[in-house]
Amino acid sequence: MAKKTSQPRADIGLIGLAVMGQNLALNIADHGYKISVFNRTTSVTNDFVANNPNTPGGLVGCNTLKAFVASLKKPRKVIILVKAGPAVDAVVDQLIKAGIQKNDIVVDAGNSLWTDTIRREKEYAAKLKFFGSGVSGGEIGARFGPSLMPGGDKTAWKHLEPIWKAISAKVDRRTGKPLDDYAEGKPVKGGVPCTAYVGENGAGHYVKMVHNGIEYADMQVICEAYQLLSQLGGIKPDELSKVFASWNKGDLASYLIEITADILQQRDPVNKRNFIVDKVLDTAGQKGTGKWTAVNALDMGIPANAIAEAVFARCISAIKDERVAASKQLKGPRTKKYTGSKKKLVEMVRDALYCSKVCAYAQGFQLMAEAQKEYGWKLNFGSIASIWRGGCIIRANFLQKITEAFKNNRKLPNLLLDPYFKRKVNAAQANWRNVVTLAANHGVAAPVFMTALAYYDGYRADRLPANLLQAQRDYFGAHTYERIDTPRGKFFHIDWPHPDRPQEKA
Ligand code: 2AM
Repeated sequence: MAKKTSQPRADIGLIGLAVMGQNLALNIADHGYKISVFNRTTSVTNDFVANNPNTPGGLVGCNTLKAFVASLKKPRKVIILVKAGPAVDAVVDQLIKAGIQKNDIVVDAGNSLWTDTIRREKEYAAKLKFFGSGVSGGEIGARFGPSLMPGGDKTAWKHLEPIWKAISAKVDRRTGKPLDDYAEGKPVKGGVPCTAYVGENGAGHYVKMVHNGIEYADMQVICEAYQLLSQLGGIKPDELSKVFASWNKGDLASYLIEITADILQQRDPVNKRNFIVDKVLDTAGQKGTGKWTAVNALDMGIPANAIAEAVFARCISAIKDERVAASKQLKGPRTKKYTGSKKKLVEMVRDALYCSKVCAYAQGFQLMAEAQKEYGWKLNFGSIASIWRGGCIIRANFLQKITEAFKNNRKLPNLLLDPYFKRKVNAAQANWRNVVTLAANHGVAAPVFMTALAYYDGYRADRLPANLLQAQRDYFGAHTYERIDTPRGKFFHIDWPHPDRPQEKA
């Protein structure tokens, strides 16, 4: 007869009680799940449990990993939320020593590199089920409803699914718009959860990485719009805040536009006469997921230039001292001020932002399409777009349109070719081109607007100058070329005649 335990066991456990871990644990407990928690530094665990005495599901603080493992219902489910990298392996090894078993599920919910997740799943397969889940939405998302991108063993997913669905953000079934996760301190019931099984092994972390790459571009295009409108249009932050607030009512409605409108109207706490945005130093930090996306794009040969350029935009911002020195030496064009209608400028910049954003998203989906070939995943792009509709940093009405685009055509080769986006970009492209011209003529850097336009024009070009490029390659390196009038795969080489080049004798 099975021995009765005095304490009901916990439904799930979480290791790593930094802010994300604490908030995710509270979110899980709010939904009625009993959750065991452990942190390397014991005092953090004890304080966390003491400070949160009345959660609906209940928190079980554990001071040893042995007690933690013993407190969990089988198959055990453990979420790890520690710093990505060696700490994840260290914690998994400690869990194995503490008694985790083959059928137990260990979920890495940190921002791990997807190839690490693939490696770990294989490495630990004999000892436990290693699972990777992307989590987006920052601290607030973790607490009140994140977007969750789970990837790994499908049988493991079945055990996680009810909890993932309960704690994720929710969107309206009809409109796809985020629902308020909480009302009167309690989670709201109903709505479509912003989580769905993404694919095998590293797929969840891969999709999370691409989400972050897109996020880099999305933030950068907003910054370029701000720069052009303030520098060329001379529009002050409070007025600009109203511009963004009005954009937030249309096609561009999104969390990032909304917070931008809010940021722009905020005063400097040190001196209320100033706007805080004017006092923030213009050097951007980064944690690396955007860079991973760009590196992966280069590795796979996918032209994700809008995403990569957004990473470089942060890099150039970071060399502030060099820029300040260069600004005193390098001349730009004479024309500095825009003299046309401000209203028209706002409209044109809005369109440039919109089109550049479509390109960045198109590139993100191109990356996922290529990666799934490489790793044998079967990604559902409509579903991925749908789980980004709420909870995460890039949440936006726009994602409902992307969801629909891939629902209408699961094999859509590029988002730009979807009838809705094709029509929208076509209608906005004249303004986009004008903005790029204005930026160039006035000497304002608008890197993602510009590179996205180059992507659009490159993608729609039936002939690019790679004919000349390939001829150059053949000229100096005998790399061969294909001809336009012979079948593909037939390669030619010429001993390019040149006066300085000794010709081979026949
Ligand atoms: P700590 O409070 O003991 O530092 C974010 O850094 C979280 O990950 C923290 O909860 C931290 O625990 C935990 N963490 C970082 N490295 C770890 C490791 N090697 N083993 C266990 N936990 C770790």
